[in-house]
Amino acid sequence: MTDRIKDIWGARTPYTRDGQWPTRVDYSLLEGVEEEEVDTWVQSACVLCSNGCGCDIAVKDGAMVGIRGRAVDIINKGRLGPKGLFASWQGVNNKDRLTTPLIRENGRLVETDWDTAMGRIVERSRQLLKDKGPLSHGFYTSGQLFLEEYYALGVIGKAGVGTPHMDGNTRLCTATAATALKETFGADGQPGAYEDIDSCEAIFLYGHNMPETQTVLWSRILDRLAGPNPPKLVCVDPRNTEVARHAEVHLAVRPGTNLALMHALIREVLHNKWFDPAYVEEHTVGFEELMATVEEWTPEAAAEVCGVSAHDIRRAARIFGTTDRVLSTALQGFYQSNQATASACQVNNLHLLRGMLGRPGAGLLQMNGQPTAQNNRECGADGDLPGFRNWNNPEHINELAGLWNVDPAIIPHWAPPTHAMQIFRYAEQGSISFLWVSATNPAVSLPELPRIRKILAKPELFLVVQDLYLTETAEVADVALPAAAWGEKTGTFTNASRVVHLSDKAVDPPGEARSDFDIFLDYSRRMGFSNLSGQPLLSWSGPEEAFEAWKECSRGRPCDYTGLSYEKLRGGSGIPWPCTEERPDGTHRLYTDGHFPSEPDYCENFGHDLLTGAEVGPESYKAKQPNGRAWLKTTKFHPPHEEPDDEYPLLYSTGRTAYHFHTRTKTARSRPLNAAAPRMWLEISVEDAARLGIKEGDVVRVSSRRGVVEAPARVSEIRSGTVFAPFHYGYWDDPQADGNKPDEGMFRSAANELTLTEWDPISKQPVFKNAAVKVEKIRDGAGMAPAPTTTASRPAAQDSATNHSAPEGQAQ
Ligand SMILES: Nc1nc2c(c(=O)[nH]1)N[C@H]1C(S)=C(S)[C@@H](COP(=O)(O)OP(=O)(O)OC[C@H]3O[C@@H](n4cnc5c(=O)[nH]c(N)nc54)[C@H](O)[C@@H]3O)O[C@H]1N2
Ligand SMILES: Nc1nc2c(c(=O)[nH]1)N[C@H]1C(S)=C(S)[C@@H](COP(=O)(O)OP(=O)(O)OC[C@H]3O[C@@H](n4cnc5c(=O)[nH]c(N)nc54)[C@H](O)[C@@H]3O)O[C@H]1N2
Ligand code: SF4
Ligand SMILES: [Mo]
Repeated sequence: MTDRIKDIWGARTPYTRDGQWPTRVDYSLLEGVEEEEVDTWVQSACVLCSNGCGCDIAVKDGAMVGIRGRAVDIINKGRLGPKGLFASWQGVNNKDRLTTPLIRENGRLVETDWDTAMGRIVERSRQLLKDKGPLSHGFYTSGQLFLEEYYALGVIGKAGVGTPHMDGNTRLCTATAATALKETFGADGQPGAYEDIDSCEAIFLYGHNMPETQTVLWSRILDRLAGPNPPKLVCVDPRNTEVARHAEVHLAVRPGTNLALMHALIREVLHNKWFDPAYVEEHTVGFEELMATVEEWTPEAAAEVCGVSAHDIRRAARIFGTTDRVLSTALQGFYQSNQATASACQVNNLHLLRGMLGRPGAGLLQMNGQPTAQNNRECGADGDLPGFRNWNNPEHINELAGLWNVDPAIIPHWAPPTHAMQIFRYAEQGSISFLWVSATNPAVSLPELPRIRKILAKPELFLVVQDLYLTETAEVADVALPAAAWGEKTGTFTNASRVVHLSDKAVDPPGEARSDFDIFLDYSRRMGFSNLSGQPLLSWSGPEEAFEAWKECSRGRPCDYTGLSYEKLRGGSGIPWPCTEERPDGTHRLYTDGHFPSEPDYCENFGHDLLTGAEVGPESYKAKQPNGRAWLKTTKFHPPHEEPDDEYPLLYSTGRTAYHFHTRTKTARSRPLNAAAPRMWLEISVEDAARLGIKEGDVVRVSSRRGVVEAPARVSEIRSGTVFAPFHYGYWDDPQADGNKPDEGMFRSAANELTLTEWDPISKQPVFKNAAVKVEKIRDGAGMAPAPTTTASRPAAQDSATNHSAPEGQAQ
């Protein structure tokens, strides 16, 4: 195999339109271990992004020693990317795993046993429930646990504690995907499938740096591009990503202006009569309003706001409007930017206008990011109810109460569930005094870190953190619980293409670490949560029983799992839901018949006004008689709230590199990955660097109204006026940082020092991709910045200065 750090996507296996994507089996093994020395290969799927590549874990002498892609799996046909190859097993094998529970004594975390740690949690939880009631409790979980774990936590929170304050980092990640699907179609559920790459004639990537963030999916596109009849690509991203480099049209929009661009694309499709009036008439509601809202957005008007050329907008619209089979994908450049839900809904609307859904190649992927984000949305450990049920529909609440044999009154449904940013606000104000954080690291990943650090460190807040490692968040916990990792526990999860995989336990967890599933069940037992018959609320003996219970909860809902079982998921490929007795092989594409889950008694919510976020009530929803039609919803464009000014003249955006996963707890513990991107850097355009006297590698200070970051500059092909920061670099491995002695001066590398406390009014997803900053050089550098040279972050080519800059007069 080639060096898969440099060669991120591996060798090409070209194929033609409507052909089969060839297999190519990738693997990596511990140095010195040969394939035939492996004792067993244990079936799993990778948990380092939402792609969900099928894999087998190599086990030797009771330890994980490598990984191999599964050739039979429809998702990856054997391939794995750099994170799957190197961080999956290396990232959890480390010596510094948490192996015993820790409790805070005299200001320091000390080792203890499970009885003592759980005893403390239960004592505080009981006391608070008695004194302050369920609203004193908040649960903040992840997009990285297993389905069974979310379902357990969902039932505990909703029917044991009875708190509406439950959410996940999925709020930071895929809330807008879920919300846009609910607003348009009536319920969550990915309409398209990865197979659409095989058949499409064009692919639009909206704010999605797929080559770095779903490397194996990008390999599939590269293989189409290398074969006969390649698809045309259109890229909407302010940076010169690999997508942009392969694109027919690159719209390097000014961050925060996506909706203006989308309005212009829709207007072009309408004015050129590229839409399908019969489909629109039969299957949608809201056409007139959509038409009226986009009317002012000529390509010229959008070009001015977005800082791209009107000609390119027309070219992109023509590709969408005149191609029979287009696949669209959207991700964080849309979801974490200004007017996130409204922008994502316009992507849905483009497909509805052309009736471009439910056929091979005519696909829509409102992407996920994390490997199991989909399951949190399904199982209700976040701000959703299990089975995509509607909190505002009393019948749905009764169904859940029946399934769990509890009084419907305990299930919070008097208002929308509390979103993550509001949970932290309540912790700040003090109404939440018990916060349980599992499998997420908010001390690095939430916006405006100076504020978040203060909240987490509040003495009145009882903080439980459940993780593999002593993260920046775990360091300030009152109780830290050691969790078993991927490969050390069994469970299922579902990728962005709705494909469900089983991950079997391969090895024992280190020390006394326990699975999140066991920890949640233990809490429930110790709290004595029970049902109406006086039996324990959760009496499952293991994850498989939880899966069986979940199947019943999903019955008849869009995410119907009733045709799946652990048995069926073993041996072959993952299977896409809905999977039922009638559809035993699962369902690749939704909405093939143009019928959508929008009936008032079935839908997941009644939607919102896309400008203000005001809820649409059941009565006005019913009055519009959707009858299985989809909603063409939109709203007016408005600019981001924090625009550049004289003091903070540049736009600030953040995101990822191919070599690290989030706060690096796994990837930094893999030597080859860490070496590829060892430290923080900041990307700045050729023009801005020249103006500010900054050379490649010089150390710069970037400041916003909230904080400061300092790092070497990478002079890259980003659009001028925009600065980009990877958000991976917190403080756990920074020798200068000591989490127990917070000193404002040392917090200088996390991108979120600068981001702002603001969220999309509909999805409540934080705005990580728009803020105003200033940049100053603080000292000369010693050569190249410690940034990758392979991807969107590569140094600018000598002649590139004019290629990706904004038109004259729109430098910001
Ligand atoms: N290597 C790696 N892969 C990952 C992850 C990881 O941490 N590392 N995380 C996983 C997760 S949880 C997620 S959510 C996904 C995220 O995957 P992506 O969304 O692909 O990743 P990001 O880098 O956050 O953002 C994508 C692009 O948005 C662009 N952008 C910034 N502002 C704007 C804007 O206003 N408009 C537009 N149109 N574009 C803008 C950025 O230049 C960037 O290239 O990746 C998943 N895969
Ligand atoms: N500025 C900026 N900020 C961002 C983003 C951005 O683009 N820009 N992206 C946002 C997005 S999309 C996301 S998804 C978030 C990610 O943000 P986080 O969720 O905070 O990031 P991770 O580093 O993935 O944290 C997961 C934690 O769970 C632990 N863990 C892993 N597996 C298990 C397990 O099985 N059990 C338990 N108990 N723990 C486990 C890991 O060690 C790690 O500490 O960041 C968000 N923040
Ligand atoms: S593409 Fe995602 S799921 Fe597949 S190997 Fe890479 S990180 Fe893992
Ligand atoms: Mo994410």
